[in-house]
Amino acid sequence: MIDFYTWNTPNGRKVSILLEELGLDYTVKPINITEGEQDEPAFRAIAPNGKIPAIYDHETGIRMAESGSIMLYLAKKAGTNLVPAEEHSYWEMMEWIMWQIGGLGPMCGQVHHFTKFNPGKAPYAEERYLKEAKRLYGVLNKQLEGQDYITGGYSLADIASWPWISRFEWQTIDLDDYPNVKAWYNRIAARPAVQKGYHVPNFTQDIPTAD
Ligand SMILES: N[C@@H](CCC(=O)N[C@@H](CS)C(=O)NCC(=O)O)C(=O)O
Repeated sequence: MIDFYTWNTPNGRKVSILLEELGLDYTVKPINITEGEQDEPAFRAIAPNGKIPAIYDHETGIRMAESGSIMLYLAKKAGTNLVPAEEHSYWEMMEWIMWQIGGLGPMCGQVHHFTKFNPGKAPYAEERYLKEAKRLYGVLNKQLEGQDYITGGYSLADIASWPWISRFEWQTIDLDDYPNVKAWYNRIAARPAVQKGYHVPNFTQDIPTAD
């Protein structure tokens, strides 16, 4: 059994969606990051950096934070075709996971902070991060040209990026400007595991629709 420490955020949803896709048993341990529960010593013992998501695997005694490493750990544990066996595809998937962790996530996170929650306070930051987020949407749109998923077949790379794109409304992004991203977003939103994993640990809202 896996203890899964999380909250209703894109980084948390990357792991909840994957857990659902893999069909692994897990116990949800909500960490309300708006109430400071990430600073409690018991959680810090699992996640030294004090951020969700994190896991504790009772079977192996392994504790782990950082969404990317958790995803790779869970995929290896379950054995899955969400990680391509073929070497070129494997490393392409890794490249796009790192792209999400180092680019899409942090940049969109700053857009949420400045544009959604603190508009008008820091025009330079708003412009800088929204411009970069739009550039990244453009990169993703180009990558998805002629294929259904980021590296061809549905993989961890898609699961890593999708929850960030699902905040397109917060980011003031019009998905019609990125038609390949829009089609990909809707394709993944239709998956039962995504519909279930999105609402972990709590229901906050329906998955945003892009018609
Ligand atoms: N690099 C980390 C980032 C995790 C992260 O930023 N988590 C946020 C929620 S999405 C958090 O726990 N924030 C609470 C805080 O910063 O105090 C990962 O990929 O797991």
